[in-house]
Amino acid sequence: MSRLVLVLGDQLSPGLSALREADKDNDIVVMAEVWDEASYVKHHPKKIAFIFAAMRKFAAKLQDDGWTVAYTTLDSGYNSGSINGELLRQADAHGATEVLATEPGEWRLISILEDMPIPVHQFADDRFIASHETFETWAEGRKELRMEWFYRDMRRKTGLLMDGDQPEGGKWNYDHENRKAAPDSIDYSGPMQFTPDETVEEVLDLVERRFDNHFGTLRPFWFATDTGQAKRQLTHWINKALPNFGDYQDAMLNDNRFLYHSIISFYINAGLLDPLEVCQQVEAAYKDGHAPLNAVEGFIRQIIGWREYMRGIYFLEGPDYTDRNALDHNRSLPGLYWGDETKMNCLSKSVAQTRDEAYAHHIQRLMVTGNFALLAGIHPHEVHEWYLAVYADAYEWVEAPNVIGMSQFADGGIVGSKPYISSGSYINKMSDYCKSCAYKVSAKTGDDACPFNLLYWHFMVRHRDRFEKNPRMAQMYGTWDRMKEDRRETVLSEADTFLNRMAQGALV
Ligand code: FAD
Ligand code: DLZ
Ligand code: SF4
Repeated sequence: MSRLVLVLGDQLSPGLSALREADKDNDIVVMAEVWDEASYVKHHPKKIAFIFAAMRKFAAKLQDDGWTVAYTTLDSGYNSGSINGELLRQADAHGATEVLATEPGEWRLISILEDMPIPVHQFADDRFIASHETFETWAEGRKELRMEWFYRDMRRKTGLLMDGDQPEGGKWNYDHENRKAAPDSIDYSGPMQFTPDETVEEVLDLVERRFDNHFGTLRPFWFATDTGQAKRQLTHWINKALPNFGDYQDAMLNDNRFLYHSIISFYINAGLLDPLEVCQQVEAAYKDGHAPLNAVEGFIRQIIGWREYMRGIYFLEGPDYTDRNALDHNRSLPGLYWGDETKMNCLSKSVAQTRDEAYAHHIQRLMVTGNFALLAGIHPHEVHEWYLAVYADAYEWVEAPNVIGMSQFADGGIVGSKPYISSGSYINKMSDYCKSCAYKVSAKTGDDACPFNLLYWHFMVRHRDRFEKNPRMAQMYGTWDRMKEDRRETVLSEADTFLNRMAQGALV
């Protein structure tokens, strides 16, 4: 009796646990492009095209390797529209009575598989360095779950950048060297861009026809869609950009969307690249003398530190995590997140880039779109759904802790010890956005005052009870208290006016 082996769109790894458990000669791999997954949030067309194209190529590779694959395309007349529907249909067609699966990266899909009328064995997704048990053991009994301590364990566990039991160079973290402001020019032309082949073109036509009402630009489409291409991008980036990655990690530029970032999160998260192998290749560049320690340590920390930690938090906190709203924020996400015109250049540029590329880098996500939503008091669930839809690397296990936790403080301080908020001055320091903005970053009040300046104080005042005892925020409350009374009133009333105009859909 054959069994079905489920491979999801972000499980495109030949060493996947479900495939390891299966029998190539008797079991049938099930892969399905389904409406439910593509539209439970309105994913960016580039993201859908990337996943479908990469799925089709992975299925072909499995077949070449001797697997029997039952693949359903979105347009197939038999398509039931859901993962569970496709499993049942294929079980019927092949007389299979059980399913082997690798645990999905989202509670929603885990419980769909648990509720199937036939047994589904969900094996651990061991493409990650820390298992659920490892993270739970690390978290147990700790008052605060700070990433830095977890990261050190991951360095010890992987041996990456270790000199015996000591960190390479004597320090665990070189982040203070990685905050340089934007340079005038960037001597890297960005990620490798791949011309769509026949498989990709077919998918692009399909996505164009079926998802024309989703936010985002489909063409030009340049993503890698198989492991070979993704590896070429990784090597290209290591050779040309890694040495500068650390220095300018937090910088933002009007005319450069990628700076020195690696643009590999789409590929790692879908399974085309293995995170540990990526880190080992980057470590080798340090050992060869090609890249400095601050760049290499900074990069490895993002992957074995932040990426693993975020996943740990998502599974530790449970299915209700995306409903958290510790700050009781209830405003609606304004239309500018979906491309409506705004005079705020930083937001306009970050959203336009998101629309065109399904990509924005970390500081754009955290300190522009995230910072603004937090200051403006947008409902975190709406913010979460926006991020999940618009970025090609977004799957709930990684997106939710970054948004609900790190960016919106909606988990009440599990991921961050203080909210990531700033006035316009931080954006001005790290970018050239303010130079071409209709607002003046130096203006604190008045018609041309940067909205971040007004909203910053609005946020601080409305959450005073919660944050004034936080030692890292006390100084700012002191600054506020030293301001003249009438100035404080002006700031708050102008912030209210701004928020009301935004809620009415006025151009802000
Ligand atoms: P680089 O800047 O070159 O970094 C290298 C790699 O480190 C990335 O490819 C990624 O795998 C990893 N990494 C870096 N930071 C993080 C982080 N905070 N969490 C997890 N991995 C990290 N990343 C996602 O993969 N998916 C998401 O849905 C996602 N949503 C985010 C939402 C917000 C509000 C914020 C602040 C960050 C989010 N991130 C997310 C993290 C980060 O922005 C992206 O991983 C990064 O921008 C991807 O681009 P890159 O490959 O060029 O990364
Ligand atoms: C994101 C996504 C999309 C857009 N489409 C599919 C699909 O049609 N078939 C599929 O198997 N997976 C898809 N995915 C990825 C899943 O949504 C993902 O596996 C879960 O969100 C868990 O991470
Ligand atoms: Fe953004 Fe304010 Fe700078 Fe304009 S002035 S780009 S709104 S930070």
